[in-house]
Amino acid sequence: MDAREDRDVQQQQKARADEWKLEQGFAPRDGGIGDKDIDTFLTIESRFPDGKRNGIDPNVAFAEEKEGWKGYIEWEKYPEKRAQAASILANFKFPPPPEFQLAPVPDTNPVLEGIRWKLWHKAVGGTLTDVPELSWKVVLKEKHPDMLHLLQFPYNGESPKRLTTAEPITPNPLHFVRNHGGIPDIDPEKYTLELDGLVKNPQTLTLADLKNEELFPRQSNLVTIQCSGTRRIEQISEYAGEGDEMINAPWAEGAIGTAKWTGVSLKKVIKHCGGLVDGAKHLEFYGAETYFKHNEVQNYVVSVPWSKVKLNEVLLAWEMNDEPLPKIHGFPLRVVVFGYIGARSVKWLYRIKAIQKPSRAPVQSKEYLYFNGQVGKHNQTLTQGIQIQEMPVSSAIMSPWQKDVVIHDGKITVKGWAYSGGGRWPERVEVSPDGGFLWYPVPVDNMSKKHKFAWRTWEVEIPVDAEGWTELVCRCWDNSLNTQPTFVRSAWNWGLHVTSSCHHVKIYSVNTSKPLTKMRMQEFKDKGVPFEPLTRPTEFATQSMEEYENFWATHDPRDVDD
Ligand SMILES: Nc1nc2c(c(=O)[nH]1)N[C@H]1C(S)=C(S)[C@@H](COP(=O)(O)O)O[C@H]1N2
Ligand SMILES: [Mo]
Repeated sequence: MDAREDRDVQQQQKARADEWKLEQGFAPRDGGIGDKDIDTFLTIESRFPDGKRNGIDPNVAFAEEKEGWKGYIEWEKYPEKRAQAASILANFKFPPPPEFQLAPVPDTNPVLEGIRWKLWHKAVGGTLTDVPELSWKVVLKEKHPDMLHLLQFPYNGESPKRLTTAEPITPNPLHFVRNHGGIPDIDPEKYTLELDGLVKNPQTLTLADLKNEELFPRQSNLVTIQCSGTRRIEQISEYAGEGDEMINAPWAEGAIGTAKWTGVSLKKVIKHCGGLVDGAKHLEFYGAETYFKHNEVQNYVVSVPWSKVKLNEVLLAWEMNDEPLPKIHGFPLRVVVFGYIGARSVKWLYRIKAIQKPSRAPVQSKEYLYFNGQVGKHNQTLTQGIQIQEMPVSSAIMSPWQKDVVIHDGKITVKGWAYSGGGRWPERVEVSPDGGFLWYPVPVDNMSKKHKFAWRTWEVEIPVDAEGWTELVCRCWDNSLNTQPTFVRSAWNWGLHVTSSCHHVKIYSVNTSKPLTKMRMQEFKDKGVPFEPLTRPTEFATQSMEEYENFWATHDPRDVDD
């Protein structure tokens, strides 16, 4: 066989039905196991018919930690209990996280189910057994019926675009949710907060203590919480990145929300404990749910520096927009860290420990790291990543949408949000009608009120000269004159965090300020023919044959002889 024939044979062997789509990048490349293909998983019942696992009775070993704390197991204080759970998990082969980066994102709602996490809870058992079902019930009860459920369990959801910026303060049912585990159900009467570690006088406080205004002054702040995954879908559409144990959900522009939070400043609570022992520099927050990583069970733990707490910028909150904190947002008590990445605002808070160094817990030290663009699966070390704390300036266009056909008379109304972390605020928002060459500022009167720690929603009418495809782009300048990188590629990173680049929205512009366009649109109307879909050939001509002949009669022909 000569080389040519050999190649033909090889090509035939690897030909597959979707070869063309594969070459064009439209088909999944080894999309891997889907969320629903779990035939490799051995059911818990068949493996452990007596309900016990490795001789361990989960209803005893993993019972509710405290009466009235459904779904809470204390792992951090009991390494032996953690070892028991790890030994049980080692018996099972769990399905991998679903592939949705190199394969199409499913068009279902919930988009992803989270079978792996559901099974982890079932495998450990005890008080965790029914947490996935109970958590979903909380979602259906507390969230708006139109939420986009990106991940059913652990629940991750964002509001639809038309509702995200409808009001400058996000109504509670529309505030996005990012969970790493189930939703614990804690009886407020039985609730206590433990303060220990390097505080001078360790204390255990009840909710009544915290609400006692003789002990602690009450504080309310309007604060935007932004997940570092906001607008992640733009990074995913460029290049695939980290597929962590906890799915990096395919967020659009809605993983951000603004609420009036009420509670007490953590600084005052630390003062109540006599302050910190010398050398204490960080406060570690413990969330009550169970967090799984690499077959290990833990609680959700992160930390913030004492210097941040000292500014009264860390709130322990029990109210959200003048309503009791919803269960899904951390009832009965959560942390709200102003201007930081959402991950530090711990929900279902049960313990605060003063420590010397930033927390070594995985969420703090192994996740939410921001890498250089050339660092990836093969060469990433944890210490190369910047631990994300203050969020950078960012913004998004919420209307029109990507690939919308916009019929206008030379001006288009654009709406969106803008936010900057670290106590900086949006000072100016600019919108470009032509991919980022001309920039029109949003009039200050068209931006919502300025706050130190909250976003601003905005609306602007800008001139658009384009016919056909163009790109609307927005960017924000904060009060320190920081602005945004131009393209997703400029700040793409392996962890797919912090998509702070300018937001580009492709629209098809039909500009009726141009006489010919206006006439043509009238024709569509008169004939009752819909303009969309754009790609469908039009049944009536743009020019009559008479007009065509008239043109050639008065102009040079197509080809000249001399
Ligand atoms: N206990 C606990 N706290 C948590 C989380 C979590 O999974 N568990 N997720 C964090 C992350 S990553 C974000 S972005 C915010 C989201 O807050 P929200 O769900 O109230 O919008 O909560 C943070 N606090
Ligand atoms: Mo987050």
